[in-house]
Amino acid sequence: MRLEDHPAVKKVRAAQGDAPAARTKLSGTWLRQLCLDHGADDVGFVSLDREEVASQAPKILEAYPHTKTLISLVCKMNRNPVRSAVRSIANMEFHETYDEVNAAARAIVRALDKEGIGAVNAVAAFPQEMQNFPGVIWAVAHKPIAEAAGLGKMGIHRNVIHPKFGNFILLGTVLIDAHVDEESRPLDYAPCLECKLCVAACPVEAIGMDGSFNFSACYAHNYREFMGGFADWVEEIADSDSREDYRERVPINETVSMWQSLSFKANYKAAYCISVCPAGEDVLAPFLDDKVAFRKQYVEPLQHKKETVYVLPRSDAEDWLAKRFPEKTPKRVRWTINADDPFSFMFNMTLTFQRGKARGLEALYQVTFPDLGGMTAAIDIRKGVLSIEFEEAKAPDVKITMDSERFPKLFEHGFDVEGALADGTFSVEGDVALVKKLRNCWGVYGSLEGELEPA
Ligand code: B12
Ligand code: SF4
Repeated sequence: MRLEDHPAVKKVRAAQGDAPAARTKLSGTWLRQLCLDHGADDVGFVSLDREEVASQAPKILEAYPHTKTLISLVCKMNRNPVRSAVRSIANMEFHETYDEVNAAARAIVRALDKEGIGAVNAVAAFPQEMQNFPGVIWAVAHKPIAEAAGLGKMGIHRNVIHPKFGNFILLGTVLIDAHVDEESRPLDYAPCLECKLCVAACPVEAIGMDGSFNFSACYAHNYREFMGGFADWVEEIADSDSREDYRERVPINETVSMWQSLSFKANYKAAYCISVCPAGEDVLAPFLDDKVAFRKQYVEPLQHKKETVYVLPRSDAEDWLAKRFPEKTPKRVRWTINADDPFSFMFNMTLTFQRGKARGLEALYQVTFPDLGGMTAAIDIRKGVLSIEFEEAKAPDVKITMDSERFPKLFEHGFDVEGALADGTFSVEGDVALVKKLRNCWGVYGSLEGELEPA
């Protein structure tokens, strides 16, 4: 049969005349109403050629090559469940709202499709591009798009705070193949009040007073039953000699908690930063009326909650817990994001840097890898901030020369600096004490067996 004679082809050809005319520019007013009618609580529009989203453009085009505009959308969470100290209640609110963002985005995609406009939901729920793990596993980073779309700004806790709904929102992005006659612009103020309640509530001090974020602290605790925490649990099983040994390592309540996460939906262990945030016009009044009462009602129950908190050994979180939250029980867990090359290892270093441990250290290190043709990296630590560049350091305080394969060992529990200098594992030009101080800014790698040497 000739293609043109196929019944399906004939139907499509006949219908082509009735198709809606392709629109070059959509009306922003019409598009906003369409999004609100399909479940979004607020929306904004950002052209793909805008500076704020330029770094994401290649990934966005990989997801949908026809993208011209990004629709940023938010759905509100119910505040009181998110604030509950009973975290299964808060978790349900997170999961249900993720589903709502995706349902709204899907419905928008379908409605636009009917109008002849190509659209893709870039997915609000947990990222799944696991072939890239531990690299970037998400297709689109919603926060910078929401900021560009004027839907809020990241607060000290790095979540986007909507001017009206506060941080009780989850975000989504729909990619469309059309231009819109209206561009949303960023807010000209930050809704964050800098009250630091998020800092006070976080059990693992992931949020710094200055807005810095300790990725490894949040990831080790809050995400114990996701990704890396799950991998660590499986490795515990593999390492166990017997049922008794396994039970020693993993109490029964942790085993069944893992099962509940696997069979229903993964259980966030905290998210307290979101629970306590008073910012946003709809949220603010009780905080303004009585700050002490607000703290008592929403912050203290989370601070006093008796619970297991997962920490990396010798991390800032471990110190913080002992000092601030004696009612909580720390449990040491391993860092499970493996790194097989110096680039990935150094990226890991940025995620696991312990700013508290680095207090008082101001030094520039140059690391040279002879096995990589003399490639160098400059590691700078200043005012609790780490920066790593793959370039020669200008006037370094210390020069370290070491094979790239051995470099991660320098940060492992039990590495003997003097012994390694004597046997030529590495060489140091400058003050060896500074090398020891460098190691102390991490202290999370390697086996957890036995006593850790003092920092
Ligand atoms: C990666 C990620 C995380 C990471 C890092 C958090 C962070 N601050 O970015 C972890 C796993 C720790 C995390 C935790 C949480 N997340 Co989250 N997360 C994401 C994700 C997938 C991408 C975030 C992103 O854009 N990062 C890049 C830049 C823009 O953010 P950044 O803050 O400058 O970058 C930090 C980290 O991302 C990290 N980083 C940067 N690049 C890379 C690359 C790699 C490979 C890795 C591993 C890390 C990393 O280093 C930076 C500094 O620490 C988005 C979903 C999405 N697809 O966008 C949700 C998202 C940001 N998360 C969200 C939520 C709700 C949470 C939690 C509250 C979860 C919970 N219920 O407990 C906590 C809050 C922690 C916090 N205070 O930030 C919401 C935030 C909603 C809002 N109002 O803003 C989002 C937008 C999901 C959604 N669809 O709504 N999350
Ligand atoms: S809790 Fe306070 S400091 Fe933290 S993000 Fe909200 S307003 Fe900002």
